[in-house]
Amino acid sequence: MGKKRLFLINGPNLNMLGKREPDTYGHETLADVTKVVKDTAWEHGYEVEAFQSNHEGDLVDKVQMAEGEAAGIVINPAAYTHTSIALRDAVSAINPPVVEIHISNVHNRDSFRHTSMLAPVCAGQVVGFGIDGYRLATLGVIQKIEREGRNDS
Ligand code: CA2
Repeated sequence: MGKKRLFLINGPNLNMLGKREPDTYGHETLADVTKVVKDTAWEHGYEVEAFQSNHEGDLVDKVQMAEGEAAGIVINPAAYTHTSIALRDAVSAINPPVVEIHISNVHNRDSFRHTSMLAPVCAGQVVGFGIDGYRLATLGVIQKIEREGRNDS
């Protein structure tokens, strides 16, 4: 039997990680983020398919694909966190658990970042630990999968 799969989904502008705004988002790149998630997942017997898009509909398509293709999702929806009912509906419509992660502490930033459209339909949320948060989110989604017995992908 092959390894179980996780999706790592990153939203708009996260392709610029490490290249701009290091005071807010650090010096590490999206490739570093992907490595953190892959290494963490691998330790627990999971493989990872990483996806980044700047386009809301492409992110919705990827969330929908998780049904049947992934046991769980780690997602940083970036600015769509605060606006996207479409992404929330996609998360709500699938069975695999979804963990939301934010690099920065959104709660000590602009008030419009304090609300997440997705959080109420996610299994959990990690904020404010820099890219180490992706390790925590990966461990969290794996725990949800294994506790709930959703490991058929
Ligand atoms: O803290 C996070 O992870 C965020 O999801 C990042 C989003 C922001 O809109 C959310 O409120 C919180 C922004 C991602 C933009 O990433 C950049 C990275 C480097 C340079 C510029 C933008």
